[in-house]
Amino acid sequence: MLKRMLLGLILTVTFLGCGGEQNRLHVFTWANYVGDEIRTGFESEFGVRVVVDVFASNEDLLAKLKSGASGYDVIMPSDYMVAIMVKENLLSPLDLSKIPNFNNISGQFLKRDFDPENRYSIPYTWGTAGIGYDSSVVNPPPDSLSALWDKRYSGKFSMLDDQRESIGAALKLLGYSVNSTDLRALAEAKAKLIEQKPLVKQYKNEADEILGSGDVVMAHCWSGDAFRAAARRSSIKYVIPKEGATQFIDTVCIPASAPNKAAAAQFINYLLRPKINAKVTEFTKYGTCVPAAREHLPDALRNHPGIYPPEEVLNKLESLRDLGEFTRNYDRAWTEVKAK
Ligand code: SPD
Repeated sequence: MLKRMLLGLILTVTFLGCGGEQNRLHVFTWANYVGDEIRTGFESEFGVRVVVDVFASNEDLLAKLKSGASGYDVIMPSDYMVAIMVKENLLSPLDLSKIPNFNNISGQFLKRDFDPENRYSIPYTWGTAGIGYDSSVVNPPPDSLSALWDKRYSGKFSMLDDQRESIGAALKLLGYSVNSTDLRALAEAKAKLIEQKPLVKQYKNEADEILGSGDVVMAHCWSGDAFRAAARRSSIKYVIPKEGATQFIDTVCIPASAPNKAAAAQFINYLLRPKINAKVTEFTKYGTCVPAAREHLPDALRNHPGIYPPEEVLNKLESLRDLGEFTRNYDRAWTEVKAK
């Protein structure tokens, strides 16, 4: 242990001092997704400086990568976006011999339709998109997506600034699939979001920040972000609406253009160590894909019913899928909602 720490210190002084690109790892991820403990732990053990930048949505990440020369070594797209990026040749195939901790991942998160052989992606965390709310204000507790159209909360709640998630919520409320490729269903969902718009205080993905600060009393948000807000303000609760919700797997990938693929693989392997992966859950409050990480978690997180919902709730969840050419209809609908 002492030897490893000394080696880490020597590497840190040597490599961080040199400051060359070889000794830097550029991570592009969601807000509040890679904690400082993870970043500095990797830096001191491997002598590679980790620079973390954040994006707000999968579509923003895609646009950045497509614009070329991003300089990122590690990115964290969600499930359906992996499929899109593979088609666009934006990802580098993974060399699993450099990621032996791949074996720590539970089979239930592998070989999914968005990357059937896990050639390009490693699962990072998983979660859901539901409703976070301040139970001291929002009463009775919401159990339906219709709460997000309730005039009593006008100007007091936020929606995800995410085209697939927000259109998905409207589609679900109307009884459609979040992956609908029916133009009429999409038009209805768009009209529903336009009807809702005057009530919405803010479109924002970092709901942990605005729910936790009390800026909004209710938010269409991702589960972990609601639980992060609850750690700050104990009256915050989270519910999966009765109509159902989306479930996502966020992944770790190496862009085709990554300057430092070797350090990227090292970082991914590091994230998959059970103890480190448990720290990811502690920080993000999303579900782990590494079963052995759960034994390193405090009881409250190990069996948290919101992070690991029961079977009857899981059965109501739907994953977002790549919709191919039809995606442009979602792009257009979302632009129209935002422009109103
Ligand atoms: N603060 C971290 C948020 C991570 C959200 N993942 C988004 C999944 C989108 N389908």
